[in-house]
Amino acid sequence: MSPVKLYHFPFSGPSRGALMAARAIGVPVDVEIVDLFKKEQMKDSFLKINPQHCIPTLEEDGFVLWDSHAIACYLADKYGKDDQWYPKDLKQRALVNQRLYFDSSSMYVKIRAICYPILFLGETQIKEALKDDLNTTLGFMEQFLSDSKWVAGNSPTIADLGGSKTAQNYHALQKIKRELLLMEKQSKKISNNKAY
Ligand SMILES: N[C@@H](CCC(=O)N[C@@H](CS)C(=O)NCC(=O)O)C(=O)O
Repeated sequence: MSPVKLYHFPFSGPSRGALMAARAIGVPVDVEIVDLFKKEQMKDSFLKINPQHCIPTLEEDGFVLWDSHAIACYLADKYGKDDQWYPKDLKQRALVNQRLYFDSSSMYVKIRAICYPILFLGETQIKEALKDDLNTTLGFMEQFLSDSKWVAGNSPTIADLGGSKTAQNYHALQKIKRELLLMEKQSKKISNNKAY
């Protein structure tokens, strides 16, 4: 299998999520770093590939795809040895999709609202309202995890790899809400899974 190219920046949760999905599914990846701190995503060469200038971006034989969730779905559909990571059963798949959209439209948005001003705008404090907003969303996540072992059922799927909500961010989130015991348990499960 020839490798796919992933434009990646390790500080980015979505980008790490796409890379984890590729590794879990077993797709060889050529990683090309796009350094957001140096604004490399705004170079003409990258804008030609992705005018929306975001990472992760996947390139495979001239086919270009961005958004970590879309990338994970594509890789799982195309390269998954079975349907464990992205179930074919309609209801199971719908639940995975719902969790992916939750990650994209809610979790990522709340985390970005906190991280972006600190990383790029010189902010040094986290506003209480932003913490409260994130805690509300984390509460939904706790509810999902109290009903099932993994984010979308009783076995791991690409919904567990979403860059905004996995073990990767647990230690940062812990500083915001220490009593997230379910998140802690989940982060251990994810770290112990052989795919990582
Ligand atoms: N929903 C997208 C978010 C992608 C995104 O916003 N990436 C950020 C880094 S976390 C980025 O590339 N920012 C640089 C820019 O937009 O110029 C995904 O899941 O891939």
